[in-house]
Amino acid sequence: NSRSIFIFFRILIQYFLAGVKFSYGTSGFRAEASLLESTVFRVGILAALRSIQTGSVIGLMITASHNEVSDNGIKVADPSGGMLTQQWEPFADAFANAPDPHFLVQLLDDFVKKENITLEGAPAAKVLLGRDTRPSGMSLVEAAKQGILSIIGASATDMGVVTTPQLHWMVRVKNKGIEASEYNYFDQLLTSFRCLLDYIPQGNSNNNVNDKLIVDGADGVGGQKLENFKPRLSYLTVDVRNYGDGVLNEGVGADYVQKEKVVPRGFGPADAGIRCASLDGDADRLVYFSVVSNSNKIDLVDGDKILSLFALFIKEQLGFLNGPEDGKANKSYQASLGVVQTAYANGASTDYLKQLGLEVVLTPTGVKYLHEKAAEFDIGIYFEANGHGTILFSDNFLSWLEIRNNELLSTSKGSDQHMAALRILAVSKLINQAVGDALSGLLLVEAILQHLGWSIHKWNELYQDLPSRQLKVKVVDRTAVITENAETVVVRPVDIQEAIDAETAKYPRGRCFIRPSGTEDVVRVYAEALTQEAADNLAHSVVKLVD
Ligand code: NG1
Ligand code: ZN
Repeated sequence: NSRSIFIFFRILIQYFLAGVKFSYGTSGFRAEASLLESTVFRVGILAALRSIQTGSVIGLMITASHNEVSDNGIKVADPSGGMLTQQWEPFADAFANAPDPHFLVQLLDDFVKKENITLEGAPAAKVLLGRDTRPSGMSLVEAAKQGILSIIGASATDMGVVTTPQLHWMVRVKNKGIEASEYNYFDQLLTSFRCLLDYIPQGNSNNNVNDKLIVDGADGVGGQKLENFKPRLSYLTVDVRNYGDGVLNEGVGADYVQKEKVVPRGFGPADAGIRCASLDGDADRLVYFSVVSNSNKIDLVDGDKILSLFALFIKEQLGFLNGPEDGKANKSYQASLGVVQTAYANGASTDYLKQLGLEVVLTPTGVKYLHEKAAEFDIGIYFEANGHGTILFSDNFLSWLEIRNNELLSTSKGSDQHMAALRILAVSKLINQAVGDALSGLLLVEAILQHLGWSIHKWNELYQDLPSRQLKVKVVDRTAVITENAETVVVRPVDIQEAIDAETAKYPRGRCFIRPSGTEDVVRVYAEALTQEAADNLAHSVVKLVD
């Protein structure tokens, strides 16, 4: 048809495939930036089609997150602000890898028919574009625009340099018909953060909290945004470091800090004891740490501990909200509260959460799986150990809570119940409902620490992490490894699980699993045990089984 021909010519003239095999995976398409132009162009077409099919705004984010600065990537945000529906991933893969324009147009025609996407008379596609600070971002945004605009009538709105969660938030909010600028984003963060501080019970906000926070911005977009936003954060003294002068992600950022467990560039012994946080390159991951005296080592407070802090706070507030069990007819809505982790969650965190009486569910690695699971609860809290996570609230629960809050306002204004309702509502506005967001997560951590009157050390003592070791093994074909039960059991190659079990049984509190990476050509090995030496030995012996 005529549109296909239009697309055909553009691709023929401007773009050819770089000869790399792309897989959409858990983080969109990622590669060395110079190889991505054609892919990004194609994803532009895909986003426009998704927009037509859903009649909603779709987002495209150009970022390679914590990867090195020479890499880049592209991810699609669905109308809810979440990741692209998994149903479209096979098409995304095939489309990105189509060897020639003819095949590409054929794929497109077949897919449009299969998905019943009517191009004639459909509302025009609308796509929001964003990019991180990578120098390659600008030309890739242009290539994406070309792809979008090759669908007649489509519009592409460039939001410029934004964090990944900002772009996802904008897509979500725009689709609710609300204004969605960066100013609105920060306004919402600020208002709900201030509410949480205002609702701190008298006497709780004590001096245990060192009110200074130092943030490592990974020399990326998150650091820049925070540095600009900082003057409005009157309740908090923030010292932002690495907000753009150095090389993105080089010796800095949440990924580096979490994996290497050493101070990032720009931090040193003088910072010992102070509360520090680290963002990743596109600000969708957050970890905290404190510098160990006289060393470059750190005490890491990872995603599991952020999750635990959030869970503790929410559970406490739900307790207040439900009120004392006095036998009277309870007006409370029995909100389901669930916690979602992956096999990488430290075993001590899972034990702690279960001790709190919480339902803990494991999913495979990858935000899309955790997010989907968390959405099944009225309040679903998910985090990967690496610091990506958020809290999701169901629409049902939020509507009930709004009504309940109004009732309490007239019957028992200022009561524990009323304050709990206000706090939970504020959390639901502060924490990003679309995707994990380091900036909003950071403000929630800060508000909760102040609420509890806790230092980072007190927080870190919630439980003691079990020593762990992560290794990777380069393999010819990682797809040969097939796992089940949220990646905790290998079903193929056969017999390997039995061998892993035999090794693990040698170590008290031993736990070990292997899985194929979704983003690299490796098989990852994770081991946990009572001592670091034991965890290391277990991991190395299992590496030998895989090799
Ligand atoms: P893979 O390569 O599938 O292990 C990594 C991270 C994930 C997630 C994705 C997406 C680990 C062990 N894995 O996935 O948690 O963040 O990248 O970026 O950290
Ligand atoms: Zn990221």
